[in-house]
Amino acid sequence: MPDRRAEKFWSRWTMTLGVVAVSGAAGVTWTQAEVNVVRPEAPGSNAEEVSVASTEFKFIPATVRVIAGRSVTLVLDNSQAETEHGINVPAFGIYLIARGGQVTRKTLIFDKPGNYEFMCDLPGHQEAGMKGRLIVSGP
Ligand SMILES: [Cu+2]
Repeated sequence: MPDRRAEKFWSRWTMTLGVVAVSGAAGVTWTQAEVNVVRPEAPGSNAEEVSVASTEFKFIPATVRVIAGRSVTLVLDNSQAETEHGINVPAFGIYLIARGGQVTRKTLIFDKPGNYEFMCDLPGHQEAGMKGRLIVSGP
């Protein structure tokens, strides 16, 4: 793939912007494992996977629990969906998106315990039921 390098560069650059955008707010720490977003086949990650399936128009499960300070691979399983869906966690500046039939994952560390909302922010989807709670418990 000739543009793989460029794709990787832009992915990293976008992440950098993301970190700048959330610094000072509720924190999410991008780790070395974050590289897995670019190269999901990379071995060596021992992050726990937390999978959320998206369909028209809900998330299963709608309540997601993670532990603060641990590497978590958030998986958006859109494999059963007809259309594009996303997971947006505004408190952490996290955004995953997957086309219909696809799966997207992102490895990160939630460093601030709390109860946060997430949703699919495509037009009308949240209103149709695509929202949930992310519960980050203390380590
Ligand atoms: Cu959606």
